[in-house]
Amino acid sequence: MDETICAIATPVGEGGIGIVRLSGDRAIPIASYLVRLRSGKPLSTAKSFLLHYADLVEPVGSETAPGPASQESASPFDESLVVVMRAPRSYTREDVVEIHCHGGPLILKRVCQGLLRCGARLAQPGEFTKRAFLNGRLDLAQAEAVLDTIRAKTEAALTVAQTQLRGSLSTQAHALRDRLIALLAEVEAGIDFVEEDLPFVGREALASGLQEAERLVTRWLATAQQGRVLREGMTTAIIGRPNVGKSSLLNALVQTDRAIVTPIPGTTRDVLEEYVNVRGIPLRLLDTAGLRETEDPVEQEGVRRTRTAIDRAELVVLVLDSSQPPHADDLALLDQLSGTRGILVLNKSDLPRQLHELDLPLSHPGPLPIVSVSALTGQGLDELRSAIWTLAAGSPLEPTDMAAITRLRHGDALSRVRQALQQAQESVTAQAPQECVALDLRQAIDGLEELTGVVTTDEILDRIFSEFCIGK
Ligand SMILES: Nc1nc2c(ncn2[C@@H]2O[C@H](COP(=O)(O)OP(=O)(O)OP(=O)(O)O)[C@@H](O)[C@H]2O)c(=O)[nH]1
Ligand SMILES: [Mg+2]
Repeated sequence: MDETICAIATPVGEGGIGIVRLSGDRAIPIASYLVRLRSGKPLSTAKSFLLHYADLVEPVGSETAPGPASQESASPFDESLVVVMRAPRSYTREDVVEIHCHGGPLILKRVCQGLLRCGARLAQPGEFTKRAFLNGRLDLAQAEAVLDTIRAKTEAALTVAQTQLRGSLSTQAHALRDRLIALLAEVEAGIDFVEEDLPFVGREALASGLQEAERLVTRWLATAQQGRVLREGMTTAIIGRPNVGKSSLLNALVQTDRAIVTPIPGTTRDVLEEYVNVRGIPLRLLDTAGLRETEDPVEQEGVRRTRTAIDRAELVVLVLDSSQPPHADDLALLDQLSGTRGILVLNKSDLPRQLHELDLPLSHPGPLPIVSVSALTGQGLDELRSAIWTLAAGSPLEPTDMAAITRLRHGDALSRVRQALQQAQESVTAQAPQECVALDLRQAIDGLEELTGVVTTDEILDRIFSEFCIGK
């Protein structure tokens, strides 16, 4: 935290402008070695939150003692707009300087190298946001939401991320924590007065308070599946025999001619990947090679890749050609579907029907959604999207006042909270000593504090921030 860090904050590649960001105690003096304000004034006097027109020059002087960019220093290598944000009113709550220059990779590199020469260090992934967290500007759930905001692939995912960034998850966790602390205070008061032989403070009130809290946590946990899918999307493999129309289905769903479609069985060899937005869920759709026994080594490799894709997929869409009677291979595939999250698609519904659901031995545990579609005409695609949506999100998206939990980490912490609350209720019912109830309550409170990062470990922090890009 003592060091001043810098990084290119804009994406790699060419852009109209590019931004280099600098944060830390020495951000302003370090930037002054490169930034020569057109006003002729030193950067240290520049007003915060205003864009200042400046030339960028190579730092002069020795490696160890560079001098501030002055009128005498070398000719500029770019012009720029520079903004100074003084602590604590900045993203990191430290002094921050952002240098906006032309967005060419060479120029950005030159600015960065100059800053490094003058004493800055290259930021690690997520280090700006990590500092924002460590300096108390964001809590952990909000820091995670920063990443989710950047990564969001659908409007729905963005909405969830933005709500979390505004602190909804944290507010909810804090509110619950406050309630539990109030309960704990009552229990502890009971412990203190036990010698005076006062009755246990409202055993029933306590039990109902705990139950209510548990119900809330359970409802909250129920948002996990939806939250996770919105954030991470879902890998979905389209599989089936050759020529049933898998590639046609992918094309229909992504609405482009992404995959090659021909009447020749065995067209697709490599696994093709495309993102598609299904009612707000980012679906990573995989088109695969048709599964069959084959002598062709290229197709064999394709089949092998299909099997890997099936293993990795979270949702499998099995396509059958409904204009043909069921094939032994179809039935074998259907068999394999058992135990996975799957949808059965009867394609080519525009042709006379030869395959009927009743002909299929549907041994799938739980109802296997069956959808009739025509990849050619588009008939049935909406039903297919609905089926995918229902399977992916778990339940229809209901307007809810709850902030969805989006990460495994949140789910883990909340599960522990729920467990502790259940334990506490059992203790109350069993008339266990109040110390036991207090202990359980404290555990539940710990779990909630983990969620927002009031208590955390370096390991957790490293894991969270290493997911970020450099410059954020
Ligand atoms: N009538 C009709 N033809 C379709 C439909 N879907 C696909 N086809 C045709 O079926 C043939 C095979 O389609 P593909 O999408 O290449 O099938 P595939 O399952 O990807 O085949 P492989 O890549 O060889 O495994 C093509 O001639 C398509 O035009 C449909 O809904 N109706
Ligand atoms: Mg294909």
